Amino acid sequence: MAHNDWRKSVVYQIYPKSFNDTTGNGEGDINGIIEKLDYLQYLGVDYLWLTPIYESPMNDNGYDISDYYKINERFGTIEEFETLISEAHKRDLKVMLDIVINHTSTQHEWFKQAYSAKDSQYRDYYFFRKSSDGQPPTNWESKFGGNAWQYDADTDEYYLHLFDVTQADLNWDNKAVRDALYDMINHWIDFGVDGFRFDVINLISKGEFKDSDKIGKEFYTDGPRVHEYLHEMNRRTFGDKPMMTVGEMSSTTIDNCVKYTNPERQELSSVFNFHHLKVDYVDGEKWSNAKLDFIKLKEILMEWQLGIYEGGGWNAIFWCNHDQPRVVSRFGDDSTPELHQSSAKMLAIVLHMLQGTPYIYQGEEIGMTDPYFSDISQYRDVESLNAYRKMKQDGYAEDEIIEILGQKSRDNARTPVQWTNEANAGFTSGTPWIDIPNNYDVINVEAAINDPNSVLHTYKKLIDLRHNNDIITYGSIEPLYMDHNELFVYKRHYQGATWLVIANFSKESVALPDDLNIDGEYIVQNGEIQHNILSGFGAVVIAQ
Ligand code: TEU
Repeated sequence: MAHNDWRKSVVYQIYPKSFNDTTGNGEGDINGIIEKLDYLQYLGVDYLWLTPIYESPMNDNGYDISDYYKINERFGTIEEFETLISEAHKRDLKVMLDIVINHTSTQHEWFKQAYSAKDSQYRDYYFFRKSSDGQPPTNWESKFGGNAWQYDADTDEYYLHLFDVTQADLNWDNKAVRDALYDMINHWIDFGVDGFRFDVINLISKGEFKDSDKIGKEFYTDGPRVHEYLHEMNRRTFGDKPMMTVGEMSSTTIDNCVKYTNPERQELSSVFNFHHLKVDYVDGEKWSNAKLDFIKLKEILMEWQLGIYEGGGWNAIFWCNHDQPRVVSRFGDDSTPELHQSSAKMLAIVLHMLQGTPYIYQGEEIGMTDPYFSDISQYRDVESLNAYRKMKQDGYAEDEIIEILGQKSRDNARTPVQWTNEANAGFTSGTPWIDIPNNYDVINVEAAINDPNSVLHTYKKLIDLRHNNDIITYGSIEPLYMDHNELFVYKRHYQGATWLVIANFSKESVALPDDLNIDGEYIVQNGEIQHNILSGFGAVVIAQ
């Protein structure tokens, strides 16, 4: 790292299955990551977060773990993972593992034992419940569709799964579960990793099992003992070590996130929340086709920026991850090469000047787009396939479903990284596990490195600016012109210095407000300002 404060770091997220394949089996692997470490060092990021690489039946691409201590053979061996860590460290890159401890795969030994016998010592590792009236114990819904309880006729009981039916929720109220999970985390700390991302960690403390009119969320989101458990985990594992942690928080609140991340409470370093990415949902419904509500996007981002800063907490900031569509297709415009470039850079500038730890999801740095799949057979994701079936049942027309999936599916993020303009974008010599967008002849890492005006070079510059300017890390934030329909404007303030950020979210040029002073040193400039008019998707950062 080019600095010694984790808060100045930029994290790069790797989805190994789609990163780089060295065996020709069509799926990425650990050696594929090792091969690209020089590139990641060149980009300038500090941490690499790997989504789960443990043994798993892969019903949810690794978020269904069957053995926390083993590396998935499809990705490689434990020795290769060791090499990855040491090669990363040689390049000043740190490695974060993804820890999925709200649930395990139903193939995990604990669950197998628990399921087979009511008197197993592992039965209470999970939530097995009876039901009297032939209905599931509660009406809660799984986040991937259907009821969240799965019936087992042999024991006449149901088990809880907030996600896929093969992802059974762990009972954190059982001390033996917590002890076993802390041992596992300590094992990976001893192994040499530098940090953790905790999957849906704000769902671990379940409250009462009662019927709900909100699919059950209110009973387990930021649940009754969650802060107690995170504090305990911190003390028992990473808390006294130089490790960076980030918790993925589903449907959470600012108050809770301040608690999760204020250092005095000793819980986590930082948190992801998703409220700013629900601004193209209709009434909270993901499987709908809707335009971006720009004012709402600004309001939510700024409310979180201010609330977390004032509470002494720490945000993770991001547009993209493996569950979200590609941001250039979503909030930018990928319809022509010019609009693609300018909007991808504008979005990068807006995000990377915010307060918090920025995350770059593989391929985002070259402006990878959604693939616009035209047929359901191209989809792989369990959530998308469930949603397809549900929409079919509900009578949606096939082309309408394809359009909605094209806008919302998690597979939008999961197409392979486009490295070159050669066959399969240089990702594999075999057949990729999921189709690659056609635009890889133009949008690829090799071309981006060679073009000084590429999206990649904007990302490189933004990372470098963060490392070298304390104002970006520590400065306060002042939102401006919040009701403007095209412009995203804010200032950062630190030790008497001010940086002004102006971004145009529209492809048309926009007149700047008359009372906005744009004098100063232009630190970043995308597009141009002429006679007080900012070009389409233009964005500037001005030191004043
Ligand atoms: O995701 C948690 C989560 O709730 C979402 O991001 C989810 O994928 C989305 O809301 C569905 O609409 C995490 C992981 O990031 C995801 O890949 C896993 O599938 C999920 O947990 C279960 O482990």
